[in-house]
Amino acid sequence: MTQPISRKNLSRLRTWLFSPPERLRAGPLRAGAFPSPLRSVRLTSLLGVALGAAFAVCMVTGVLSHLIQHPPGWFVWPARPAGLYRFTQGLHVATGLATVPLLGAKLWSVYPRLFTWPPLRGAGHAAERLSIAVLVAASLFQVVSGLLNIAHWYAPMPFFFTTGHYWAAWLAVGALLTHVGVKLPVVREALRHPAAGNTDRHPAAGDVGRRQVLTGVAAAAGVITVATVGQTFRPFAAVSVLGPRRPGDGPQGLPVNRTAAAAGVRDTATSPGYRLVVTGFGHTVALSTDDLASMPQHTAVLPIACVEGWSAVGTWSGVRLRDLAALVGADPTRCEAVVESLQAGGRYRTSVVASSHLAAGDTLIATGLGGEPLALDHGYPARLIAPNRPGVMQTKWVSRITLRSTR
Ligand SMILES: Nc1nc2c(c(=O)[nH]1)N[C@H]1C(S)=C(S)[C@@H](COP(=O)(O)O)O[C@H]1N2
Ligand SMILES: [Mo]
Repeated sequence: MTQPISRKNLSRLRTWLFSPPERLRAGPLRAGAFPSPLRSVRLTSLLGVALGAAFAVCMVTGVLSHLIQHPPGWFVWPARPAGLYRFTQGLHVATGLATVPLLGAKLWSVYPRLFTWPPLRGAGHAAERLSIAVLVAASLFQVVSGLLNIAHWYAPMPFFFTTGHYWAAWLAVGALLTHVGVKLPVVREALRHPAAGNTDRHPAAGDVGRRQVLTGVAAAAGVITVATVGQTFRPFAAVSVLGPRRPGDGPQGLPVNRTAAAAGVRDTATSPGYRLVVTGFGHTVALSTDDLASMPQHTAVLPIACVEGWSAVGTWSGVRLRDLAALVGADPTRCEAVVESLQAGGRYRTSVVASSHLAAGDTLIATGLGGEPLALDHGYPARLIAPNRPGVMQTKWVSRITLRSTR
């Protein structure tokens, strides 16, 4: 039989939790254990506002990227402007990278609070501390997993990056909204009265130091941005020393994310037996590379915009996807296309082209790049290239296209 906790024991527990014995107050728990005059409520507030703004941009662009890749029924992503995804995803990665120094400085400015005394003042205080623990953990997880992903370093992530990064973002948002709700009055007060938040006895000296901290953090964020944004913003390509990819590097002037060898398609892609199968609505046609070459040819100048933040523009040539759809009698405005690769497995072996993109005249099954036949690593003999679309959905080594009705 379980004994209900007696009233007396409950009150003992409360006393112990909310006013723990003074002798535990040692080391970092001592009063005045963190004497730095640089920390202040105002500094933390300013860093918090900057971090909040970066997080908001990162979240919105991230959710957008997720919706485009996993579209729910109500979501329609247009084919125009052709470079919009390139911009939003570039912004997602750039703001994510800029949060590294901001988050570091913010955590530095508040970490003495880990050791506040008493650790818990009541149930409300406990809930607030828990929400901060979630916020810190989720924020660090987002920044670190994002960095690992753009570095292609998956060993420390025993989960699928995209799923983990997506769900942890919602944890961070929930905790962040709670945090902002609790702290808004404090932040307002600190920003309205510059001197009010000072914790030191020498406000002038502290102010100078704090300004230097802020300048340093802003400079670090600036350097990181300038040193990486060249991966998507061409004028900065020359100084993109920290960007993992550079537009211009790679066969035909374009980076390669997965090579033909890595995808295991070297033999099938170069085999004379290659056929592009177009099927749907009771019809199937199988096209050789010569058949593709004898169809009307079109050219489109479009970027590959990888979710990892790099992008590069190519001049693609080949046949319109909608012309291929017409071979089986499909009406592009009422259909979508499932595009499959020669690649046998892997997450990116197939993608769906919605009607909005299928109907666009610059959605191509490309066979050429920059006036040459497509390089094997860029998807020879044929790859999908469409406007305003994440790189992961620009399927290479296409072998099968299935048209199906959307209504
Ligand atoms: N079949 C197949 N197509 C694919 C991929 C893949 O792994 N397999 N990777 C995609 C990703 S993530 C990107 S960013 C682009 C890159 O195209 P590129 O290598 O020609 O630059 O190809 C896409 N197409
Ligand atoms: Mo990608």
